[in-house]
Amino acid sequence: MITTVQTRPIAGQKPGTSGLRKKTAVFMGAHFLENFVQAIFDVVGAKGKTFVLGGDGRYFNDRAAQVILRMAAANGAARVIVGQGALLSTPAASHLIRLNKTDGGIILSASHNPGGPEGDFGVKFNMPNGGPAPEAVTEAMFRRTEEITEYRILTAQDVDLSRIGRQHLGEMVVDVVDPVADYATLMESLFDFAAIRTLFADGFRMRMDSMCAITGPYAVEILENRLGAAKGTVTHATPLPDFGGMHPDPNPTWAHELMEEMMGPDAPDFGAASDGDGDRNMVVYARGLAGVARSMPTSTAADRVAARMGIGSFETPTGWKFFGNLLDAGRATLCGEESFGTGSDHVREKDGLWAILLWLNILAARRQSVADILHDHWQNYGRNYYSRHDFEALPTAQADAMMAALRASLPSLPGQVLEGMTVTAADDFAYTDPVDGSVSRGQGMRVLFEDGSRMVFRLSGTGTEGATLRLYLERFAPGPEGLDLDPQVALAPVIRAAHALARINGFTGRTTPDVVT
Ligand code: VG1
Ligand code: CO
Repeated sequence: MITTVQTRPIAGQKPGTSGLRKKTAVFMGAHFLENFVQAIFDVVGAKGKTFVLGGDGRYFNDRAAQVILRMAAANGAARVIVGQGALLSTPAASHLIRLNKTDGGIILSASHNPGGPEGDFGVKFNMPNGGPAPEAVTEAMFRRTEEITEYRILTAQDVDLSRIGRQHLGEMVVDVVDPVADYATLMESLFDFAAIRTLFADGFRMRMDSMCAITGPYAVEILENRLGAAKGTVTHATPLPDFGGMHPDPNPTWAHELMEEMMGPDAPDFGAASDGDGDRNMVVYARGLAGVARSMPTSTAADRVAARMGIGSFETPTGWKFFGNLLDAGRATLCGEESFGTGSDHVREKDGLWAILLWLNILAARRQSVADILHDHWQNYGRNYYSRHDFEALPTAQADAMMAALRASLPSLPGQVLEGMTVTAADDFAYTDPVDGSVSRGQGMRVLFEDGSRMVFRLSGTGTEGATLRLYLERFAPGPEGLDLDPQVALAPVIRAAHALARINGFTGRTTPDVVT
């Protein structure tokens, strides 16, 4: 039986950098999840369509999936492909959307945000190309949440998502699939598994810390079972509803257990970690690279390589949705963000395990250490010292006032000398998509210096508590001198200039960041 439930708009259902993210308790509140899901179906249409569904296994993932299935059935969807246990990493969901030529997918994840009843939850919609919905679509969903008056849901028992195979929910087909198998096969088609197997057989040791989030099952199957890495290579390999209290953001602060092991006496040859939903984290491309793209705050090192290789390079706003058109149009092959997210045109999401396999493949082909490869790069191109400083949970009003004051000062900056460095340009970054011409404004303020140094100020679009200031810092050392400094030391003048310019302490009372990556 299909029930039409009367509801009313609920404030705050505005998707950010990567879907709609809120405290778990907010998502579990009366009608909240249902309103947003109905808004998705109202915008993209559900009748006769096929969708993919899965999430990163966090608290409420399983129950939210059952609600979405009942709503998909009530809205007339023909078929939903669900990962067993309602699990799917974000890149695996992107792949299933493309592989099965579906009409899109719903991914349940708040990625790096902690999980649990006191943590965060998130829902995002990916398009038929496998990539995150562009701003025009998420805006339409948001507008729909502001006018919604009813949603449709089937009255039915839970679907058994522990059992692989076909079931029915009302008229709708539910196909429960192995969340790992198709993705692992895709990776086998992209990388030289034989070479990587030989690398491990020759004694190469690695550590993969899945941080109790979604990549555990994927990493065990691919690294240990298919590539022959030692059993136990993958730690914290079982996804837990609260991520075992871990904070699955792959940076030195949160992946500290891995960092300690890598700096310790018995360090393995290679260490890796992934984030909550597995999207961060060579085939030296036989067919070559069409181009590369990076988000604006990301280090400009890749631009230097692209220029020398004579391939295109693109600078987009933060968030993977901005890479989709470039990938679809064949103008970019590799994309990356400073938040440890990289990927290629094999799916339409960033992909943590792909990035790890890419590195393993490079190491197997070059038979050099990561450190040697980095030093080679610095010798050839100079070194882009880079760091991000996060100031978390700032009162929103203080953060907004600081950003407004900074915005007002931008026109007066060119020509000024800060810490001995001359400002050449300062702007509030706006992006015109080179494929469809759409314009996105207000994507972060950047101040560029004559010597190639940069600072970028942005407020996070994934946080759920107050505002998070992300301060991105970059300084270029052309080499061959000064290539081996500690990044925070090398960046000290840029850091001082940023604090003075934005008056961070004056507006927020903060002098030191909460997280340094
Ligand atoms: C952060 C990162 C951004 C990333 C986004 C989603 O956004 O900075 O690079 O694309 O998270 O990643 P923000 O707006 O908080 O700076 V994930 O792995 O959470 O889907
Ligand atoms: Co993620």
